[in-house]
Amino acid sequence: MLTGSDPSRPSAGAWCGLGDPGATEILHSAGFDWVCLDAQHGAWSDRGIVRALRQLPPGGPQTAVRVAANTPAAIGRALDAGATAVIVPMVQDPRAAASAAASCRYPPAGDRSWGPMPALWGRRVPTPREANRAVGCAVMIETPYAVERVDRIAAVDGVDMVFVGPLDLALASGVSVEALLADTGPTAPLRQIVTACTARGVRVGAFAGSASRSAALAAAGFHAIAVATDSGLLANAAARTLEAWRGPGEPAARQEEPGGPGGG
Ligand code: 3PY
Ligand code: MG
Repeated sequence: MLTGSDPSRPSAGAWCGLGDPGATEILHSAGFDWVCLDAQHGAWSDRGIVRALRQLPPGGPQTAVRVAANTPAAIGRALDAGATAVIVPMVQDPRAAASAAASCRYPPAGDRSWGPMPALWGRRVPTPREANRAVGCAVMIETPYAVERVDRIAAVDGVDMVFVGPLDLALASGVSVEALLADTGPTAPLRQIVTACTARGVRVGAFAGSASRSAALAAAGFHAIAVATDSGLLANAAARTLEAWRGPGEPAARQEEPGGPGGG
């Protein structure tokens, strides 16, 4: 899941938190390998997700939804609306990972309930077997507790990807995001995660939100990286355009990277 056209480099995703179907459509056609609608921290309503997924042309980049919580309802609604993959936050142990995987698949593979929506806008609905084969389930590792269990989480049947949330992982570890990304030692959390997943043949992805963080994650061996956010792209483009118009020297607000929590 969340693959790219060039297997020699990580796939590049756009992380959409504005809750705006138009902005998502622009990024969907901009050349990213996949887009993710962030329904945990982004400004998406259920209706907004349906609108966004409905208006995206089929056959383009893969569309994932980061659901608000690891519940059958949240996961089922995202898939019913037409997402091809879900990213499930704060998965702490193998049991939670198994629950997420089961919520993604119809019986007998899982316990997803039938009610897909694309037929409402004239699209063909896959059979349960086709849907089970096509869906991608990524579970997020965002705490040291989950890192300790990553080997068993990656071994869960139906987990297609382990996806790291560096902002939460840094917060829960008591370090800065930059320190987390710069740690390349033998016991570094990111190394442990990549090693465990690679040994199991499970793909590993992460949120970055900027080119420099993406480079650190690529060097650590991640396969899929959310390299930019819709709000960050807009803010940066606005700052660059104003700088070009007014000339250098006039400070422009620049949102280079999604901030981790401040100190204190
Ligand atoms: C994290 O880095 O914790 C995330 O969930 C990215 O949004
Ligand atoms: Mg997080």
